[in-house]
Amino acid sequence: MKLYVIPGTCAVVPHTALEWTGADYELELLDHDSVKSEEYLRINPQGAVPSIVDGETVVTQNIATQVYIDANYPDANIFGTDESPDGQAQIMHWLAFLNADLHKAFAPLFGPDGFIEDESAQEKLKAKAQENITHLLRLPNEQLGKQDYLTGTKTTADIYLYVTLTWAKKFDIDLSAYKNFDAFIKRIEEDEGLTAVIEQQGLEKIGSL
Ligand SMILES: N[C@@H](CCC(=O)N[C@@H](CS)C(=O)NCC(=O)O)C(=O)O
Repeated sequence: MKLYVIPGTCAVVPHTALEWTGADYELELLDHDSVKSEEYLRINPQGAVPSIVDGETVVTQNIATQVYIDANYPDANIFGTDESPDGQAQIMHWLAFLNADLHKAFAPLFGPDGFIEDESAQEKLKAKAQENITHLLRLPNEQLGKQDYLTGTKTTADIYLYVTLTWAKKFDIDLSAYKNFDAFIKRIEEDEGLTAVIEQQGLEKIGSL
């Protein structure tokens, strides 16, 4: 199995999941140019990471890559161990929130010119995006006030939340009102799989917000 990533992106999530499986896999590090190359567009026509190529199988979209890893390595429990309907709904709830709502909310910060050309309008857009992200992050902060991990036990949803917190730090989003994230960051950065990924992708642990 080969995983394509750009360091520091949402591809940290399936990458950590693969580390948790203990399986052999190949890693290809891309950058913002090579992700748009003709060669890579044949794998992922959206020019985005993550992608998995496994023999004839090509899997794109972050959640789909996680589902593929989970289906191949069920013993790694990347979605946790609660197989009850409620347990499965909870993990999917958080992954959907993280991928479809929170991740998306960062798009105007990463590429404001993709939304609007006028530079002063871009500043307003970025301010609005920061407000939106702050509002969304109240939900995981509340959840982490009740338990150490989003669903109770450590899953890929926690890694996804961690990635978005590294982005929030990068964009200087003021999250000082949220008291549960610093302890969460310390806890998750102790994970061996995530630590290996941080090293392989040439990243640094953030320690706190
Ligand atoms: N909906 C897609 C979104 C993937 C996505 O936004 N990937 C970003 C990184 S987080 C990307 O590859 N952007 C291209 C770039 O940074 O040049 C998914 O869930 O996989």
